[in-house]
Amino acid sequence: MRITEPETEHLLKHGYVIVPDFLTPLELAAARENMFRYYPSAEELSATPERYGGLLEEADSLQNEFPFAGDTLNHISTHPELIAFVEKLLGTRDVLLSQAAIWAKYAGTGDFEQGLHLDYQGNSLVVPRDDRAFRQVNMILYYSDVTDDMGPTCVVSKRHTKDRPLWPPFRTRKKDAALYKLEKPVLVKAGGLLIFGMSTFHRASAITADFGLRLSHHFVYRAAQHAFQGYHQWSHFGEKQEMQDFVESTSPRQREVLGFPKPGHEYWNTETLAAVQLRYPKMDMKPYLQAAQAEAGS
Ligand SMILES: O=C(O)CCC(=O)C(=O)O
Repeated sequence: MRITEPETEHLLKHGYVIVPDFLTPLELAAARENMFRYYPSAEELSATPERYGGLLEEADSLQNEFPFAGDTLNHISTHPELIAFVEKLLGTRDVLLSQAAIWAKYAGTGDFEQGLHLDYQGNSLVVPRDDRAFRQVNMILYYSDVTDDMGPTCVVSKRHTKDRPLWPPFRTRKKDAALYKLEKPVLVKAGGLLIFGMSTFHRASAITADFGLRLSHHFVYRAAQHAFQGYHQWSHFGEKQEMQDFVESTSPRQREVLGFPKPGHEYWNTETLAAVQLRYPKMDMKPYLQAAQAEAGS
């Protein structure tokens, strides 16, 4: 596993962990290439800003959500190593990708500074509970080096906050200066991963560099079992070509974390097997057919 036992222990103790070099160099290069389908490089933007007027108007919120055009960002959103890690942490195989979004921040454009906060308000109808399958797993994967002047994410160890109430989820510097003194910047090379929880205070900080581009990929995973948590129902994006392409090309396990029925699921019968193949002509139905045949023979 790319996320080690000591790293998992750090996550459990502090509410966050930084995993350097989570991605292989090849994965990182492919992810950056895929990102550039969505965003110009810092050099392109500065050479021809007039081509990117709309982008500059919304510089604070240049986010795009899964499913993505191209293969790599979709594959990384459902990376087998991430799925295996979440399964182990939550103690269940039934895990879902809750949300995945990419984000570009250009130095010298928007205001990226956030206040310390918890992410749960838009991901749960209740408040976080960080044990077993109640836990949700937040992650930020960085596709560019995050130095002090490139807007590092700041995190506060849960050792300092465990006695604080979970509500309200936003804490201003004015009202809670002491909390800000406890934060640490996440300085990491491209390819590194930050994992944290819904009860971990964190924030984005300002980019103070004059020039540069910060590229990141943000995910949340959760257990399927608790419907009071969640962000997306992926079938909502079923009409998008990006979803069609991803479903056709990915593995059964990666489909499963979107809620797709697994091989052997009672949904599959002669009719659904044939009709789903019609909907997704390029999809390899063998695992579903074989599991259905094995079920019928048993
Ligand atoms: O971009 C970052 O470093 C953190 C963003 C964040 O915490 C948020 O948008 O909730």
